[in-house]
Amino acid sequence: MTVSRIVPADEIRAAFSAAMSAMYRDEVPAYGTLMSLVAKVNDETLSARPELKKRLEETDSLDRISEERHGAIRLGTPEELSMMRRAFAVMGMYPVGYYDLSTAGVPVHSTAFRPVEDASLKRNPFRVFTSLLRLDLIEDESLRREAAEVLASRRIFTDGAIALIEKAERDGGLDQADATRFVGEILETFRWHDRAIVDADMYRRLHAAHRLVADVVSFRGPHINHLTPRTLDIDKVQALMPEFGIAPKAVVEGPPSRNCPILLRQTSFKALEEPVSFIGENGEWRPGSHTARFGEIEQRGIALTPKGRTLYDTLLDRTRARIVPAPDGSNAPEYEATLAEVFKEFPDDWNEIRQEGLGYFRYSLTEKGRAAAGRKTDLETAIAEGLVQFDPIVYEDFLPVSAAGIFQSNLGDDAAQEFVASPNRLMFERALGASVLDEFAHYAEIERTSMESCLAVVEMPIAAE
Ligand code: OOG
Ligand code: NI
Repeated sequence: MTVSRIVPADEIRAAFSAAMSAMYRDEVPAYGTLMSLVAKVNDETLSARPELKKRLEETDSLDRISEERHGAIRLGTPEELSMMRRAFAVMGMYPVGYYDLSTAGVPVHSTAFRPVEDASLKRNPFRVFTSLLRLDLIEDESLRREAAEVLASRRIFTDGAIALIEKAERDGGLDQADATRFVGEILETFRWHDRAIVDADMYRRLHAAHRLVADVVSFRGPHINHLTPRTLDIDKVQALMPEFGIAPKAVVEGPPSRNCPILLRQTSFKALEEPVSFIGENGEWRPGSHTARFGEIEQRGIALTPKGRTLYDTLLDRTRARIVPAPDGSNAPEYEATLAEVFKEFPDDWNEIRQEGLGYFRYSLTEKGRAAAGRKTDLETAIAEGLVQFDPIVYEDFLPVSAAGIFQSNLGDDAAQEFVASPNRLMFERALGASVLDEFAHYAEIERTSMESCLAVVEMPIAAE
């Protein structure tokens, strides 16, 4: 009987994200600078806003506030993706959502591996935005074939990692010693390699097809390309970056700054040009450079319903029909002003957002509600009478337009390219070896379950469309 010695998957994920953070700070010193800036701004924000501090103390673990929320990798083959799914499962991370980025000129499709349960998110929210390269979108057939050959020859997981994944699947988890070994082994997959597995000519051709193709195909493994801590004031960190010697991307992605934050706002510092070497003649290495790695920050708001999401998408489209943010930041103020103006149409009051069915909320009984148990009324009356309260459910996923903006600004802004939109979720899920969780269904379920906790005073409404 080994069951009692199994380490919870959440603990393995926490150890993994801490190890990844240390490795990345070591590999990319500018990321360490960003982390210090985020911690400083978070501290200042908390001192200036005691009510926020209190709320965070009550709902979150305040001491983990500046820890990483996510990272990202780009994989080359279906086999890599399906093994990655199995590796993340050991850490309690499951594929949620399907993102087609071809529409935005990036030849990948993606999912986010993340903890799903509330308690798991609280223990450690780390997730990994994981993209699979779509060689089928590359026109040059011979290059496509060569790239596929290079990818087929690499092994991104150590033998030790694979053995431990299989063991975890067999035994339903890992004991402490194996969990520690697993974190060490799996970290190898995310490590930076400054020696390419292609020669300079091949790199140039891959790069000409798309920078992202060069990034995925040219190296031994899917180096982590950024990590992302949470900030309590994204606009302030964006503004302070230059003072700290790091170059921010042109604009913050996502919705404008609001009283009631929705979805996700993100920004990053631009990817660094780093020295690498390519396979040369007679066993020599040829020096060159590659630009891929950066640091990002995020601030999250409420998860929107399909109706709310459609409104968000419409308003974002409308903004971008009027002004497209220039990569060099020259029209950033005009872009921000237009975004704020257009988004006035999105209600900025929690109760309005709720009543219009734009966002997901968690309902609970107030003390008064608990005392009134047995007295049945409808939900709106119960809220109006202070028997039931509601809190926004935080959006834990990603946004394709924002992701594309992050990709673009880190691939070099001249790299924008057109692809025929071709979402192919089935192809992705076949490669993954599993289906992805539908994020809307998931949030709706959290809301529905929370409603059940209010049945003592609320008549459950008939499920409405
Ligand atoms: C992933 C970009 C997407 C985000 O935060 O939207 C992403 C990548 O550059 O590989 O991480
Ligand atoms: Ni990101």
